[in-house]
Amino acid sequence: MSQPQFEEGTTLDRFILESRMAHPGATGVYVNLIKGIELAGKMISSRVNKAGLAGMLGAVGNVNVQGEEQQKLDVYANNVFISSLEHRGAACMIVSEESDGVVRVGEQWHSGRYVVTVDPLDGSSNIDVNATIGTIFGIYRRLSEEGTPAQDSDVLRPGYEMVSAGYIIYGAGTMLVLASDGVVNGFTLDPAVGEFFLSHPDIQVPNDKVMYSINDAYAQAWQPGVKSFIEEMQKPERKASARYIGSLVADFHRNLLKGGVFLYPATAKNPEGKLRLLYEAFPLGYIIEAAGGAATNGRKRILDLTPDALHARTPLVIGSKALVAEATELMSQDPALA
Ligand code: AHM
Ligand code: MG
Repeated sequence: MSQPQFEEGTTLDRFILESRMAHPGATGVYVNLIKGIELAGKMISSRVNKAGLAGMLGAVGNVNVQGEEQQKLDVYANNVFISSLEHRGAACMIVSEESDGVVRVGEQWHSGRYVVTVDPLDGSSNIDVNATIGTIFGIYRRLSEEGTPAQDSDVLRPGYEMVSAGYIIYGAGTMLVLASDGVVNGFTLDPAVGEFFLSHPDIQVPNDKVMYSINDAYAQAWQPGVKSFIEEMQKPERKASARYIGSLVADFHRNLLKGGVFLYPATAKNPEGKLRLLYEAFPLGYIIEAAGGAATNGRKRILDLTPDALHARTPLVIGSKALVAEATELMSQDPALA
């Protein structure tokens, strides 16, 4: 879908307001929701930038529902994200990597129109080394009636039912990337002004570059299809490069702008892979498709899957369309592990 022309330098606020005005019957609830996410992004960005000075490095000593050690910034980001949304009446429910069950939003949780899924701080093993991390989010319009309690079924739905998705990346600069109405736009935070400005309109993932991203420390555990694909990538005539940060949002962002494919496959030890469907694979799958790319679990389109649990995991192959198709073709011949 095409979007109205926005010149570079348009603020995110103006962009959302004007693009929503094109929707007949828009009431401003979605705009309000995105403004909450934008606020959370600015607050987390500020804290990430001075983490070493603010005593925010290191672990808290807790383990989250995934069995992973929580970092101080994980907990901060989760609290900020929830508190930025809970007083707006726009979201009725949040599903977060850092919260066990669903988070029902404040006293007005009956009234919110949207369900939000979030990985508040993806790549947290990179926090202490000042490498790029990010917040990933997905947005569904609730199925249950507004004014009634939200149900788990409002979020245990195929990814293609999302209405928008995005991420905020905290790197050398902070960017918010938003996919809505079938278009992906990137906004860069000017910290002196305190606003996100449109810097990357209508992002399309390039198809001509061959970049692959996978943790090859697990090569011995890969299935034959994954091995064949990586061997193919390593042939000199493919002129490929390997890049792997270990922060999904950072690996994804680079491949989105430069072209390439990211893989986190299943192994016998982790037959469902490592990454989570609701707040990692679905939002990024939604974004990559809007940018002209593709995402699969090695067999099927990611957005066609339906999670059976809030924190369900999935193998993930995501990036430029041709590379994802090539990997999926080889991987789909592997015996199923799960
Ligand atoms: P997190 O959400 O707790 O940070 O975990 C997910 C991260 C991804 O960002 C990254 O792609 C992956 O874990 C790296 O895992 P590995 O170290 O096994 O390669
Ligand atoms: Mg994550």
